[in-house]
Amino acid sequence: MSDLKKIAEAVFEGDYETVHDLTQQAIDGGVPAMEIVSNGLLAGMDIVAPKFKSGEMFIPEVMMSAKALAEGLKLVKPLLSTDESDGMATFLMATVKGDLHDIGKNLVVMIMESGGFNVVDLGIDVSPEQFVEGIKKHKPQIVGMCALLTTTMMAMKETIDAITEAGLRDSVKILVGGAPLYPEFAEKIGADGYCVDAVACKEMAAALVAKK
Ligand code: B12
Repeated sequence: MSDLKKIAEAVFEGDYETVHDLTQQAIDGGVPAMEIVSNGLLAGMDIVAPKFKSGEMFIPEVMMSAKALAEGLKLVKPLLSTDESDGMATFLMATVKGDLHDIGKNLVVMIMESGGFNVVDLGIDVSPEQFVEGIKKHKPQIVGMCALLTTTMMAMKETIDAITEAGLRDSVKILVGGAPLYPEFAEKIGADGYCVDAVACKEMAAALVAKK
């Protein structure tokens, strides 16, 4: 088994100590950080997702996988970061109200930071009012919203409506993402874009900022 496959397997098993050791070994061995993220750490979550859906894995086990993933991400994060954030656009990001999923959000945050954006992370279960307050306080150029549940997708629309009602809609570009989303939904709720993953988010955000 390749070293990256071993990392994926250890994430799936929730074995955070092994994830830590193997990730460090891969870094020391010169494997590029993005490769460790995509083909090791996230590949592990790709094993978890269908097993959770089919009932072969339960919440405590998924939480252990999430913890193992976080352990690895902690090690690669400094390698992805740049020190170009001075003068860069601000990206405000959160998972919407009612939704506690944060793995994808954290990944987007990490990749955006690595792209030189100034990132403000408001966390999970963030209400429309908290988004509005966050925009007033941090004055971001881009706002990112994450939802993983079909039941919380509509909280994105409520949030965009609240931003519009507060008179702030023209001051920000809004990107949305998360596994159940699709481009037409983003358009329907009045977002400026949908991205399938964190790297696409960084590219679209950079393009939107350049256009402004
Ligand atoms: C891990 C997980 C959990 C963990 C979360 C741990 C954590 N700290 O986040 C736990 C166990 C707590 C959990 C709980 C629940 N979960 Co859950 N969970 C998952 C699982 C297996 C993986 C999600 C994940 O982290 N994926 C990996 C990340 C990297 O991918 P991602 O989030 O999609 O993010 C990427 C892109 O979407 C994009 N992106 C994400 N956000 C954004 C934002 C922007 C702006 C942009 C541009 C891009 C972008 O970039 C990211 C990186 O590339 C999914 C299965 C799945 N297929 O998604 C189910 C899933 C999302 N969960 C589900 C359910 C039902 C639940 C629970 C209701 C279960 C329960 N009975 O309690 C609760 C809900 C709790 C709540 N209120 O939020 C369902 C949702 C079904 C639906 N149709 O709504 C899924 C799909 C599983 C299934 N049944 O198939 N869950």
